[in-house]
Amino acid sequence: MYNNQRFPEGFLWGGATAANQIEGAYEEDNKGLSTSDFAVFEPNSEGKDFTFDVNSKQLEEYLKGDSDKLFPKRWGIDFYHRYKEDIALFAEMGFKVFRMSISWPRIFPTGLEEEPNEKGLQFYDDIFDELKKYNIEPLVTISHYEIPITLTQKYNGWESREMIDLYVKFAQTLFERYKNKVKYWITFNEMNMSLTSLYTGAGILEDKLKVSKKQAAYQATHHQFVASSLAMKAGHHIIPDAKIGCMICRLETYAASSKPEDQLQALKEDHLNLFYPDVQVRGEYPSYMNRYFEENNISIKKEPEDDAILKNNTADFIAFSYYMTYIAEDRPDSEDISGILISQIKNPYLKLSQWGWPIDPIGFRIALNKLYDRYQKPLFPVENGLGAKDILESDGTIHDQYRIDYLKQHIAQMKEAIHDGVEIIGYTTWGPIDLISCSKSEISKRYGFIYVDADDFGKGSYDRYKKDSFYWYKKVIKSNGELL
Ligand code: BGP
Repeated sequence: MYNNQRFPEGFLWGGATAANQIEGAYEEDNKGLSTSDFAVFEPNSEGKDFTFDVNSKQLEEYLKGDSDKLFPKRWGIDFYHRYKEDIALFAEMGFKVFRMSISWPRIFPTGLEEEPNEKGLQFYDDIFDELKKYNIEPLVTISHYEIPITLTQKYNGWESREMIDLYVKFAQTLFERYKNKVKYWITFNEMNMSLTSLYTGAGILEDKLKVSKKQAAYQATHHQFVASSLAMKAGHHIIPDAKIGCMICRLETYAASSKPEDQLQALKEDHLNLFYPDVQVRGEYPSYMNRYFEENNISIKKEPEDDAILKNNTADFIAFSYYMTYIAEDRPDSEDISGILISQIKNPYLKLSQWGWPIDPIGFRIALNKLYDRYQKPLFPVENGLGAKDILESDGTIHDQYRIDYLKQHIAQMKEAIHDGVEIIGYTTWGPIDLISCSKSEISKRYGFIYVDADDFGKGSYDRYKKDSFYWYKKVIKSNGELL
């Protein structure tokens, strides 16, 4: 009988994080330095979309250690030492799943070692055991915006094909070690974001390139596709019931008008976003990219075995982040829109967040429907949320009704999508506890249900406080999405 008017039983409600944005302890227990350890916080950088880009001169200076810059991802929110308290709070909200990533240089400090760092492996064992106590399922991103900095220095990151074997060794080590503890995996966070920042997405120093930025981004992506497929192969072999997904930052795109040229532009931009799951779910490069590559002077170097690797090892589910929608318009510079973070054309029907991100809950329903129509595979929205400035009152409360409103509207649209027939595994809000922003390396862009008492300069008690949204999300989970 047709009955998709409710969230399915066993729906995985929870929250999502990344190692480099929460852990801190950047040099503890033999951890090597990571690309994210060099992401700088620039005070008063309002208006700049992305500050997480590093060039070779800056890196050299930062490595010498005498820079007066601030690197907040080095201290995060001290999750490394406070994870028990944090997981207990997630459990209190009733989390069924916790999305986290594993810091590559914690396991292989330079990426080049033969043997993994036992202390790093033990740390994640402890986290999984803690989650297990509360029956919270871990969802692990193998690579979330960081690689050992040594691999940037030696290979210029994913520009080099050498990265594939190193990544597969890392992934295999994780599958072997955690085969009895982790069932849900994502190979790479938001693979399409290398187009926005080569350093963030692929550990590449742009000024070292001898080719165009786009050429480098797509070649790096090809290496990541092959690495991802090989990891899926190993993961399914080592953990037969594993569910291993791919992930994009979904840029749901509307045409600026009904003008056919604008509609065509929206189609083209949609292709550039869907290219990633097209390869990872269908197992081959889509034909529309041939023309795009030709017109942009991009040529992908493949090895003879690559096509079969991609074909034979595809994703079990499609994970994606959803924050906002974009507008496509036919204009001379429009082909470059794929490489920016926020749509340059404003949508007059939408309000903006304090960081200028358009808020569009209906766009979420559209995204879910479009992805499901195209792939007929289970979906997992693994990031969604509102970055906002919060006020900690003197009595320790935080009244974040704006965050409740945002999430309420998005969850309501997800429920509509389920009614539309879309298959959804679960939903993890971004940053269930305040963390360091990816793009701005600041903590004042807060996403959490849990407030962390710290400022952008790393000062504060780091004590945790429950926001109003904490109690609200708890109710949502308890009612399986019925009480919003
Ligand atoms: C995604 C990333 C996350 C995250 C989030 C919010 O692109 O996967 O790591 O941080 O966006 O972005 P920001 O932190 O810049 O607000």
